[in-house]
Amino acid sequence: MAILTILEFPDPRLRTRAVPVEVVDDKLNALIDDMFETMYAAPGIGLAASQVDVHKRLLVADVSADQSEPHALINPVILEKDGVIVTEEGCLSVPGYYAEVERAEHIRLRFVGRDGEDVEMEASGLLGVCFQHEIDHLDGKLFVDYLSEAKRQRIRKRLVRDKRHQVSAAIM
Ligand code: GNR
Ligand code: NI
Repeated sequence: MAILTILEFPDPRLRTRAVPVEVVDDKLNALIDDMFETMYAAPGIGLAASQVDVHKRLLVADVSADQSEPHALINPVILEKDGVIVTEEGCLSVPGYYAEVERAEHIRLRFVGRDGEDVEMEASGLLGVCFQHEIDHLDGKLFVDYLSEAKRQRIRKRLVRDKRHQVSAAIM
């Protein structure tokens, strides 16, 4: 098991469109375990493979308070969306920033599970929002893309400035 490094906005690698997973094997399952460990340690409620620089269509999520509801979704596809929900979203790749984003309130989706099985499921509320946020990552999209250009640029500039300070602190 290992904690993986999470890419941060505006890293261009976060804009990569992930490709479908072709085989679900032990190596993929080891990556899924590392993604859960990384997500729980962060802590976060979801993590897309894109965020750890693996550009495959794979995500993990757990919105429970006690790490009791882990979900691993391979090649997820949203089949249906219903209703509107506005949530204050954050992102491990945009640390320290939160903003309201409009998403579908209910979704039905299809994916492959970690044993290679086909699954169909419905998700509502925070879990559904999380899945939509993670699937956006797989398409190279971030929650800041739903904000105005001005807000996104302000966040980008501050994160780049913070990163410079982190680098100079590290070499002192
Ligand atoms: O930890 C996270 N919290 C969160 C809150 C509201 C909507 C979406 C999320 S996902 C985020 C973790 C993350 O960045 N996943 O990509
Ligand atoms: Ni995110």
